[in-house]
Amino acid sequence: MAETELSTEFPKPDGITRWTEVMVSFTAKLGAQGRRVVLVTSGGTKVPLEARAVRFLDNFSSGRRGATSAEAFLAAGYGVLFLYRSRSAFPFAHRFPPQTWLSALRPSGPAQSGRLCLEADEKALPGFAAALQSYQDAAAAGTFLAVEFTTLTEYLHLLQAAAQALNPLGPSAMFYLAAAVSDFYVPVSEMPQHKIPSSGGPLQITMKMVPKMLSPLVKDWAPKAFIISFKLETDPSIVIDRARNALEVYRHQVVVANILESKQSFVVIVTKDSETKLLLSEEEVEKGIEIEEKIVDNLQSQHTAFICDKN
Ligand code: 9Z3
Repeated sequence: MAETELSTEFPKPDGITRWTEVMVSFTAKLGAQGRRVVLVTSGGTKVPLEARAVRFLDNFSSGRRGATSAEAFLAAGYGVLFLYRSRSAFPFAHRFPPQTWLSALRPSGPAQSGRLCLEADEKALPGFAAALQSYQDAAAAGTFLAVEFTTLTEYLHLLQAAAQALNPLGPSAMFYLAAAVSDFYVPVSEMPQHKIPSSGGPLQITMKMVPKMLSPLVKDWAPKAFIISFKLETDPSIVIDRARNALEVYRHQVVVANILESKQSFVVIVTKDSETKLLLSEEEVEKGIEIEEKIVDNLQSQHTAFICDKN
């Protein structure tokens, strides 16, 4: 889908030109350092049902997969462009919602010369200092950029802009498409202007299919990149076939197949000629190991082989 085509169905959101510039300079700087860069998409998209929207179609995605994966990619030395749903899980912060630190963090004295002093019992906030340090290290090194979306339209335009930014890196660019993107939307031309009245009785809406962006991404936007999509199902008996089907249709490198109930402990990494099951044991769960560490480890090795093959 060309840029003009995308804009006909999904009007360009405010600020897209500015964000494109920011993403281009982020990836160019890291590319010049010889660093690999991954685009991690994360969280669900929101689809308005009315022009002055009161109601929306949304989905379950918490953004946890994307946030935890972004941390693992940073630890592996990647530059991370994190395209995420506003207010969904954020790397290094998502394990510490306000209720964990509101009572644990205390002012340790009056602010002095504009400096705020806080203290906490180490045991009350395990991992907090390490998470702050990791985030601040990435910020100082310029290896992490977060860009947020809320609606499907914002997501689609930002994905295209991110692809333009990563394309010059060739095979060193990776796309890790973990966001749960809506399959359905109401076109602007068919949207009611105002709140749909409840006095009209039961609501019937016809929604159009969202075009699959994987197709232009693989063919036109970043044809040399290493591309991973995710396939989510609720029926375990069909997920591998669906993943294989996606690989045949879009001809990208990897599909990570997962089932809604077990998504945090089991995934299958599917490629043209392999299927690798990744499972977390109970001991690993107790130790605090997360499945994303295994997913990223596997994909990093595959990415290395992919780069070697292209050079
Ligand atoms: C996934 O399958 C992700 O693993 C999850 C992560 C969304 C399940 P959470 O954000 O969940 O940690 O709560 N993402 C892709 C889901 C998806 O919609 N895939 C499309 C499909 O299955 C293909 S692009 O058709």
